[in-house]
Amino acid sequence: MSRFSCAAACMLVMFTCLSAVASTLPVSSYSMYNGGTGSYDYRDFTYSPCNGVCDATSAWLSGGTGKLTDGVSPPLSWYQYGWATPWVGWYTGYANETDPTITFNFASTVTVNSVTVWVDNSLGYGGVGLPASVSVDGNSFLIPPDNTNGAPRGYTFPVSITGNSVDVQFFQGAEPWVMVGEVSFEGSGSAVPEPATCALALLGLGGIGLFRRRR
Ligand SMILES: [Ca+2]
Repeated sequence: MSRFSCAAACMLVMFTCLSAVASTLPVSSYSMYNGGTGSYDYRDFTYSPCNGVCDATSAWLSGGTGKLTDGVSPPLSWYQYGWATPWVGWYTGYANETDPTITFNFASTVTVNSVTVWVDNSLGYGGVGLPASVSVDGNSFLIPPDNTNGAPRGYTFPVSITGNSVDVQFFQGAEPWVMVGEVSFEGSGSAVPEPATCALALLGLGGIGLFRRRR
């Protein structure tokens, strides 16, 4: 191995190992029961492929993505957008909308280290409040009620999950509506080596360097 190609290989391994540390994991699709409407539209109307159900209340959505993974965490509360809101809202008065579960799918096996959910509060205005808790693949995280700050906000939950899908369930709190604007996952994918593999590769490259120097 020439000096140049050895250095290039080292750089490549280092880069790959560093990029394996943590990154936002792309969601390939998610499935769930659609949200509903009230004063405005809280259904996942940007969900694609729509198959005719992205604007149908409580309809089963699968095989696509929409508002929940479009990278937009709505800075304003649900009532500040007019009819076409960037929020997905579920109401306990609609079928299949109590404590909604969303299954997020990844293109390959991933290791998830944290999940961030973006939710609205609005202090009970319009029946919208924070979820009481969020469950991530059975790991339950309580969200304390906040009766003073009505702004949307994100919560990041630490988890340790390896697989190609993750269930996130929102439990309505004191209010019948829960509004979710974005869900994101941090972790590493199986396409990049595990840290142990990186260490072995670096050791191997170090060995090559040592061998070359001794010759
Ligand atoms: Ca969004």
